[in-house]
Amino acid sequence: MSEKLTSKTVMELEDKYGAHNYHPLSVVLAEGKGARVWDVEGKEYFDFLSAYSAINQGHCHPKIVKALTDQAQKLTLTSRAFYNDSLGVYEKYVTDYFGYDKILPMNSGAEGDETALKLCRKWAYTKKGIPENQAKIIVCADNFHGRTITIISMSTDPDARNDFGPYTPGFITIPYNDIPALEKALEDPNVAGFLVEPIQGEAGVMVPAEGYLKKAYDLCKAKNVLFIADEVQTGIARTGKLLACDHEGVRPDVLILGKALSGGVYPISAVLADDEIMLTIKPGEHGSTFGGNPIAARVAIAALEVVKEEKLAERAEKLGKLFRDEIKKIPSDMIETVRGKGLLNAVVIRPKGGKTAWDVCVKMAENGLLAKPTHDHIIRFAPPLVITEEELMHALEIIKKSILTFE
Ligand code: IF1
Repeated sequence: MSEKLTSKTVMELEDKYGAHNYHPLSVVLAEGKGARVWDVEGKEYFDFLSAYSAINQGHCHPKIVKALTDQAQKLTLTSRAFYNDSLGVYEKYVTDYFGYDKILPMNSGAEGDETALKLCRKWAYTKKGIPENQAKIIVCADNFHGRTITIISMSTDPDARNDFGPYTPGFITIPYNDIPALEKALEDPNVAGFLVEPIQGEAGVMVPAEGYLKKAYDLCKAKNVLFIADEVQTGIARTGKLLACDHEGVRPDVLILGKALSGGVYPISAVLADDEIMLTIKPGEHGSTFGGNPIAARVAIAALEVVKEEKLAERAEKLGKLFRDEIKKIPSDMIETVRGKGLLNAVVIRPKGGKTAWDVCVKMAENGLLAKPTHDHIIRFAPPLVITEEELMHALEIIKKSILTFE
């Protein structure tokens, strides 16, 4: 396997030997640095997907990679059957950082969400006094929380759900960004939690009305219901604040983090909560072989340090405004609207002459910028937060040039 692989051979290998659960753009990446990636033929691209916001700190951030390789040579995994000399250090660091009593470390975002759901149910029975097996959790239509059976049971997306039943019961679905619907759902005394994305990512970067999160939080408080925020995609500086909930001064009762918690070098997720909630789960009642392993602990500390040291939230806030302003200046009626917060943005594409968001993405890739369409007509633009203003302006030129080829 020493000969250099071409894009074509790699794509054929994936097609032949891999499950067909994705439909990637025809680009085979081999290297990354900061906001840029290179394919196996050496062509350079701006990465405007950032591995779905896992790469907020940029590709191969030297400090995070060093934390990974240093720890990998010392101790990689002990299981939680024993203590390791990194986990406690990380637990103190991360709880101070986000202001919670406790963390429960997991690996993927989906596991973080699953953990939060279990925690909410446990709290419902042992603290709130909901009768056995009656707890309900309110979720929003068009949510995306991952791929497990329980999580897809909460989904309203046919692709995510269909033919994967039977589904896990115990969820009430209400429309997103709908306070009266939440108020009504909260009338059920068996409701234990409200799980929400502060901005719905997969749904197409749906930003709720200003004040929605705060009102929702206050309504939950009044009914002794846990406000559970899935910040797997929106958290860690992506939207211009450390957490998207910070825009409204909301402190979730249960906070779920993933993706950029590792800077994209390792699968790391976390659930944060205070003692009253977190200590309802007792030894043996939940866990994971890899959760909280020494590499994850060291990598997450480094990834969070980078966010502060490089002022990534401030950068996202400033560059996000610039991005939206510049997109609005592009003279094309294919651009229906641009929306987002910080560097989590979406452009809604009005198809023209049979050309759709997919065609725009193919054209942008040709011109050296990678982004992916969602729901046919929406393109998500989420570059690494370390992108410089100069790089962003260059990227905007590519976006503009690509869209204008269809005029
Ligand atoms: C895929 C989207 C992004 C998430 C939120 C939990 C998870 C995710 C808010 C689960 C994961 C991913 C996974 C990826 C596509 C992707 C995605 F397009 F589907 F919506 F990011 F924009 N909560 N999001 O967004 O985290 O278990 O994957 O670590 O293809 O499933 P995970």
